Amino acid sequence: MERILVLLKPDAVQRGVCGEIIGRLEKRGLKLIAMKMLIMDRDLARKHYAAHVDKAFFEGLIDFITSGPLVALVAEGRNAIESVRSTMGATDPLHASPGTIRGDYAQSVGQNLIHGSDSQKAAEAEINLFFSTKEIMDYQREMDKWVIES
Ligand code: DAT
Ligand code: MG
Repeated sequence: MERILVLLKPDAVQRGVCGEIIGRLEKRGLKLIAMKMLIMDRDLARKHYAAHVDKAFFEGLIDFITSGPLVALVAEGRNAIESVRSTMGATDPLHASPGTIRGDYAQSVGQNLIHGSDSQKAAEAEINLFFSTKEIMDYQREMDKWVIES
């Protein structure tokens, strides 16, 4: 099964929509296998967003993501990455389809509520940044036979 690191960014915590966002991922059939609340320090933020270090918005992005508590989680499922990212919607909420998380709840590219890893390689690296092996749960979910077609 594929895994993805998801962050409910500080704006999601401040706006009280974490439950709504997690609910959407659960209802889509994704299985939660790790979750915690933390404040990212700048060192972790720089590692997490290393791919964007040369972008003009980088320092603003680091300021924002370290500005307050966020929720980090790992979701698992068949095609979890594409599944979560299509549920998130486009990076700029202005171009995110209605029905997506960003399309329904966000206005600004810099405050777009949710992060999701964009490839298996990125997911593996990002999961390792936020979670130890012990913090990732290994369990069976009975309903999966109704969600994952064999
Ligand atoms: P995504 O979060 O959809 O994977 P990304 O990886 O391209 O998008 O960018 C990471 C984050 O950086 C994004 O969620 C918000 C911020 N960002 C991206 N483009 C931006 C821009 N043009 N101006 C300000 N912030 C931007
Ligand atoms: Mg990205």
